[in-house]
Amino acid sequence: MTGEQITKKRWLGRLFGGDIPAPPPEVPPQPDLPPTPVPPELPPHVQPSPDIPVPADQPHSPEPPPITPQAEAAAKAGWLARVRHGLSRTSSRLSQGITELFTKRKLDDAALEELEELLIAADLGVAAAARITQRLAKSRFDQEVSPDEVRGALAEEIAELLGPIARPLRPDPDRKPHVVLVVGVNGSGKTTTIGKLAKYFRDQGLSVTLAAGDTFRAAAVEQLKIWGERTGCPVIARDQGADAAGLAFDALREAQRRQDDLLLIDTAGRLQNKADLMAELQKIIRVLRKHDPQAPHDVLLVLDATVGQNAHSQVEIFKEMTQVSGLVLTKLDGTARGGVLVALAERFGLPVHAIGVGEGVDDLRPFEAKAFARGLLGVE
Ligand SMILES: Nc1nc2c(ncn2[C@@H]2O[C@H](COP(=O)(O)OP(=O)(O)O)[C@@H](O)[C@H]2O)c(=O)[nH]1
Ligand SMILES: [Mg+2]
Repeated sequence: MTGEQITKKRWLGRLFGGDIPAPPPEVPPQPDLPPTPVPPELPPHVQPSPDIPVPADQPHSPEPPPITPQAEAAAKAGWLARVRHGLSRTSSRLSQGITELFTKRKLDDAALEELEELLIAADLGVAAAARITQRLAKSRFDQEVSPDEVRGALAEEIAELLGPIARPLRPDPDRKPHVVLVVGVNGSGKTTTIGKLAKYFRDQGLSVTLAAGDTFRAAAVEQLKIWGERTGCPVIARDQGADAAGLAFDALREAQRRQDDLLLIDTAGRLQNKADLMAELQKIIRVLRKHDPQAPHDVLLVLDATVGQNAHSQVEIFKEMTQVSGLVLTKLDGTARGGVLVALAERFGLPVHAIGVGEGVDDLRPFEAKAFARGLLGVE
């Protein structure tokens, strides 16, 4: 075996538990990663979905990071650069794998198979990995390809696959307010995402009200109030333990009275008790509809990308509870598993509105397929 082959085998061995002792991973293991119980390609009826293990309440920092001059400066750095930086853990892993696979190599069956495995290991999912490699084979089969060419071609294929689901959140100007219910498990980034969205839409001149519907924890209410102050948006809140549906009702009435453009409603995410959570979310929706039969106009599911494949089960569960209309993927900066977004797109076809690539107020922007795909592959 050549040195190069050994390196490759070791790398694949590390991913697939092969027989060559693996060197320590470059990325330190995430302490709070939940188990990955279900591969995404199982049909829904095989999913052990309802009671999948989910992280217990993750530590929360009630203080959102301040909007510092550095944050303002970083905002100017351009979205593409930020996405690339945020996705660097994912892209360095993928990119390294591609370099090892395609140095002086033809795109033959064996190479395609290894590439497919690499994409699966990067959480792109079996279906998307197969589709992408097949398309690549169509244009370049049996040709000698360089790692850069493969990265570029993959970025194009992925951008094409993601194009139809890249749909920014667009508040309907005829609705006063356009109501967005934000759901997801604890710690996924709901409250932070609401703060970032509030800033984004305020900057566009929209009037935005926030509703602190996670009444379960006092810290959650405080956290949203701080985001409200920082972004200049009123926050409708009640004491800890108050009825979330009652609060949502008040918030909608208040936002209607003010003729606001947008109402963002935070919710609790205690998936440990799925029945209670479902009842609570459904009650919120029922009560909102008393005021506005079409509300909520969007149900945004916030997913933490660091949970990798577990995100699939979360989509299943929340789709069962509410009519999820779109996704936001957060913490893409803290994981090497950014490929999960591609797998989710392939499997559910739900619009992805935005991605979170940091804790700062400007670390959330409309999702753009091409920028994301290039960031994922580390292509300039
Ligand atoms: N690195 C990073 N951290 C994030 C991102 N979004 C949220 N967080 C952090 O994740 C933690 C949980 O977020 P939070 O909004 O409280 O989650 P919630 O329980 O769903 O409301 C907080 O410490 C956030 O600052 C992101 O895009 N990147
Ligand atoms: Mg929260």
